[in-house]
Amino acid sequence: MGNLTKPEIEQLAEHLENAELQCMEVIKITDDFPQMDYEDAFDIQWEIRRRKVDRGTNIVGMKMGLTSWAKMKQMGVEKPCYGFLADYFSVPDGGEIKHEALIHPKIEAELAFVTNRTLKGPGVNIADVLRATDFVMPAVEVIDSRYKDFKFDLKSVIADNSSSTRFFTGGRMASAASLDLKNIGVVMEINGEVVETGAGAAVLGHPAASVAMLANMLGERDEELPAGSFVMIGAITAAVAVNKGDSFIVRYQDLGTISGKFT
Ligand code: OOG
Ligand code: MG
Repeated sequence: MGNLTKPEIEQLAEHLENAELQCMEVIKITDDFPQMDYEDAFDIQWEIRRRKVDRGTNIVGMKMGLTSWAKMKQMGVEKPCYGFLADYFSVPDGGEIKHEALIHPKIEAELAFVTNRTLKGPGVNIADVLRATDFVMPAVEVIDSRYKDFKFDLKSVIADNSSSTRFFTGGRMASAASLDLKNIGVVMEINGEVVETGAGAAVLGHPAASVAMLANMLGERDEELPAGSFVMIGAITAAVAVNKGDSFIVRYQDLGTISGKFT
């Protein structure tokens, strides 16, 4: 329904986007706008997206968040959310990120689906997603909530583009049919030590269910997932905070590795 006015949506979008661009933490916005509802939260996210597109930024993909129990438990939030990926978020395999350019980054082991058909909800299911999948590949997301101490509620995090900030792609691509997507194992190492392990089914029971949920959530706004979309399914394990100087490598069963460094 929406309880905020258009000027309030615009003001909050500017506030949160400035926090991102200026690497400044803020308090969760529901503290000052307790009447904010889910539609308002998504309106703010879409207004941030519009601001970036207006400035010439390309949107290169979408991400789901809070799709595994590990993440929901870690963040105290019990429903998934989505966000958009902008062109400057993308980092290649083996790349470096300047730690001081971010507030308090954490890394997440994810998988990405690249589609070759339109998916539009409602009613999109796992089979629809598998039929529309060109290939699957590894991804590592870097999240950086703009909220102080990574403390938020679901509405505040949705408005903040679901903490999106950077993502690595790499490893090897494979067809969905060639992979055992539920059993696919991931091992995350930081500075040579194993810090998290998980399997694909941690994400909503099946990685493709996350892409289906995204199409269905977008459908609620009469938006669709166009052919050629790059979609990250959400962290398979809990997110891990990284410090300046840390190197990571995530090993994916049958899909190679992704590595990177925070300098
Ligand atoms: C919200 C974003 C979560 C994921 O993969 O679960 C997310 C957050 O935890 O800050 O990207
Ligand atoms: Mg994520």
